[in-house]
Amino acid sequence: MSIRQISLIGAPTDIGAGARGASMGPEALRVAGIAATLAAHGLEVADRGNLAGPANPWLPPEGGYRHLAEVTAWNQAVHDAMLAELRADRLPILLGGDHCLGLGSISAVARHCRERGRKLRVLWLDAHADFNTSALTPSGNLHGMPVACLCGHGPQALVEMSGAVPAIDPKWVRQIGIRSVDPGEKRFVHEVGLEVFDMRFIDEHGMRHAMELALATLDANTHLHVSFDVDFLDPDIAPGVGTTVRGGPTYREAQLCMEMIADTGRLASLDVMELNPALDLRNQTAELAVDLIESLFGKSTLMRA
Ligand code: B3U
Ligand code: MN
Ligand code: MN
Repeated sequence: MSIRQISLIGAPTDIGAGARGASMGPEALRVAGIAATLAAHGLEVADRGNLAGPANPWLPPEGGYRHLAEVTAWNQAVHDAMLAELRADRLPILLGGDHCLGLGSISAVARHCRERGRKLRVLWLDAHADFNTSALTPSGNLHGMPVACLCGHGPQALVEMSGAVPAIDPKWVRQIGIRSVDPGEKRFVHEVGLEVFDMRFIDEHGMRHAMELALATLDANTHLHVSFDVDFLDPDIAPGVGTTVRGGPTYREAQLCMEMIADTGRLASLDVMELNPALDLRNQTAELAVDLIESLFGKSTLMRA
């Protein structure tokens, strides 16, 4: 049975990003009606408000990382807040905020799964693999590194946040929609054997087949975490993100992706990341994100009602 108690956690920061503005993401999602939309589906929704953390000093990278101390502080706050909701048997939705916070969020999920003896599957919906390290990154921006950190490759404070190193096994991850990977990052993704359903795969085999494979082998003991970077979507429909990459999933493909996740009944935690209202048009990207989240929580057409 799916979890019906939802907690919204805002993390208003762009501390790991290359563009300012994702700090306004949580409020844009609220303005787009995320709480009321989920409540209309019979879910109990509690908005926990926003977490607090250090300001963005907007400095150049040091030792291969930009704002590492601030990124660590924000991620610790995210970790603690997510873990409290998970332990209360609620389904936390992290309202980002840039995607460096996926590290804190999934570290909490990994810790919780260890405590409960559950299997973890992470679906990473993104244009990017977010698998850089300080040696590979072209930017030093930590929003390009959370998956590598979770798999044990990164600065100690981040790598250790879940209480075990690595926090997750690369085999637990499925990436969908990938179409922008840096050269060194690409080699590293292959080296660790990340399972990636990139846009080439989706073009050739369709979203349906990609999702069938990505969702295979889930069982009744699986905690399914979805980390939704809004730049996963094609920029024609979702311009409100800091790093747009052409050629992403269409509205229909994204809907099918969300519906197939909903059909599993295993969704137990969610991140909604990288929404950048400073780059959006009349909040359309936030409204689209809420529309897709509605599908993720089981809005379905009459045919399947
Ligand atoms: N791979 C590049 C760009 C990037 C990654 N994630 C986002 N952008 N959002 C980097 O800087 O690591
Ligand atoms: Mn990302
Ligand atoms: Mn991305």
